[in-house]
Amino acid sequence: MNIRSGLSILGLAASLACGGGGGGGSSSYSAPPPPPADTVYVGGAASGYNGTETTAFYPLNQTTTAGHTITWKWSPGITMMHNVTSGTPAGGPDGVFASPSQSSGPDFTHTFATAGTYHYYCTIHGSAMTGTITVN
Ligand SMILES: [Cu+2]
Repeated sequence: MNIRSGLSILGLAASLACGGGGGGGSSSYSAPPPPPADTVYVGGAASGYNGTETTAFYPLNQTTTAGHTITWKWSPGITMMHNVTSGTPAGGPDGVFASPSQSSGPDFTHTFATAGTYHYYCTIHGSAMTGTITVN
């Protein structure tokens, strides 16, 4: 009886693990490790800062504390230009911060003094490349 319960719990865990994969189809895929605190990766993002080109920020939402500085790091090996611009693709830049468009470093930083949710995007890739910073 105890063994049967254990097995069905294992089965449930396995099906949950498979359900979250995003349809990649590869059983060997594993999510990249999260970036360090207060860091967002630009461009190689979804594949884990390993030089594989993607139009994404990683993580899509980074959480920090008021007074902290967020550092955006351009993933090594990418060739597409990206920027980090506060605002939304629909509303346009809101003037809080904006990086240059570049395909590699230097890092871009912004210090968030006030709690809130800050939307940003890449003006080159628009709605395909957005992110948020949640400041607590
Ligand atoms: Cu971009």
